[in-house]
Amino acid sequence: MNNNEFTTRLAKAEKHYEELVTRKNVPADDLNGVYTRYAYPVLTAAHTPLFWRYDMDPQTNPYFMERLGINAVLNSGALYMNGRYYLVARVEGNDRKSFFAVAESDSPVDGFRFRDYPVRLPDTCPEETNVYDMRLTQHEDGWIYGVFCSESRDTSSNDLSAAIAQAGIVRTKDLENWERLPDLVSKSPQQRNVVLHPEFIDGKYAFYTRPQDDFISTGSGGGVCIGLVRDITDPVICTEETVISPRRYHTITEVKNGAGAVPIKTPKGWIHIAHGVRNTAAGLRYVIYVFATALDDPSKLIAEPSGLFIAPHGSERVGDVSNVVFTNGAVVNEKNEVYIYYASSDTRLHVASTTIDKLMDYTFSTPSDPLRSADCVKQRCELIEKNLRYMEQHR
Ligand code: BGC
Ligand code: BMA
Repeated sequence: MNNNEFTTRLAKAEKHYEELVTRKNVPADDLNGVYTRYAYPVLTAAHTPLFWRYDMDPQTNPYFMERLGINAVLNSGALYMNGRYYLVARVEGNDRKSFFAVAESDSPVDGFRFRDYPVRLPDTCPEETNVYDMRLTQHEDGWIYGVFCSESRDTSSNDLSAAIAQAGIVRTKDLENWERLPDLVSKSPQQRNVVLHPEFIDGKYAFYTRPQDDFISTGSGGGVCIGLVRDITDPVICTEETVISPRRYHTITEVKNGAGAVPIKTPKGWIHIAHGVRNTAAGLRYVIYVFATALDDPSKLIAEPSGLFIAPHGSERVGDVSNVVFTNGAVVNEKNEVYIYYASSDTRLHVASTTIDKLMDYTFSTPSDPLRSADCVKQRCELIEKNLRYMEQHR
């Protein structure tokens, strides 16, 4: 047995792991003034503990080989609680199955370490094959809810990739013990990207939904909707699912859109950080966008800043599913700083920071999309004209 190889490789892996998780993050570009990207991903496959992947016993693993590799760490729910930052990441094994795991840190931008064990989700449905993209809602009822996508094979089809997506629901007080509730019931045959609103609306639980006709295509689904539920332990949407953020022709939401982070309550309205998808010759392109709904009526759209908020840049553009940025978690701390956790290309998790004031300014002062080139030119010319006049007077 080559014990030497084991020892050398283990020492190297441990050193690399410690360097990675203790590396300080640094702000990168903030050219748009809206938010600051950070230079290093906050979570990657290499952030998962070595003892999740390797057999640590030289007797049974003489070459110190990975036995159960991790392929990616991505789309994470996020929570800020008692001065600590928590991420419930989507972790994907080399076997393509995802699961959830809690990583935590005192800093919003670095130092995240996974707990020893991943989340052991109550296994209530034998058909459920894959789970992913948990949104964490600190609800005013006192529970922390996790709403995630539960995927099963569509056995009514001969196509082996045909699947059914539903919204699974769990709740917890400590991110350690999870109680599974029944899946959300809505009129739509499929649901993905479902988010629970943090407050009661008319005494009911409110869900942001994304009705879709089949697994990939939203079909008749008109966009991000809201629907109410009377009893969270019997979660049936009892109202019409009304569209709050519609998909539109020739915009970043043309093919589909979906709720992302739990909406952020600001003095001017609920700010939603969502995703929009369009189709291209190179496949689907996912970007992040923002909209706002009214405080007194969260089903009323009150601001729709034009176009994308975050698009995949540079190395973010490449990964398992290239040309994708996706978010399902953002937090606000007591300093009113906002941290948006977004994954790139279904491979790694990044963070961008802004403040409530800046986010409001972006949301409510960015003009909305006039939807036609000619009108977009008019809109831009108005800005140019205003600027040239101002610059002439003030320079
Ligand atoms: C994948 C998700 C993806 C979805 C739709 C699922 O099987 O795990 O990452 O969003 O398919 O493409
Ligand atoms: C989706 C999401 C994500 C993923 C994205 C791009 O539909 O639910 O899991 O990031 O596709 O593959």
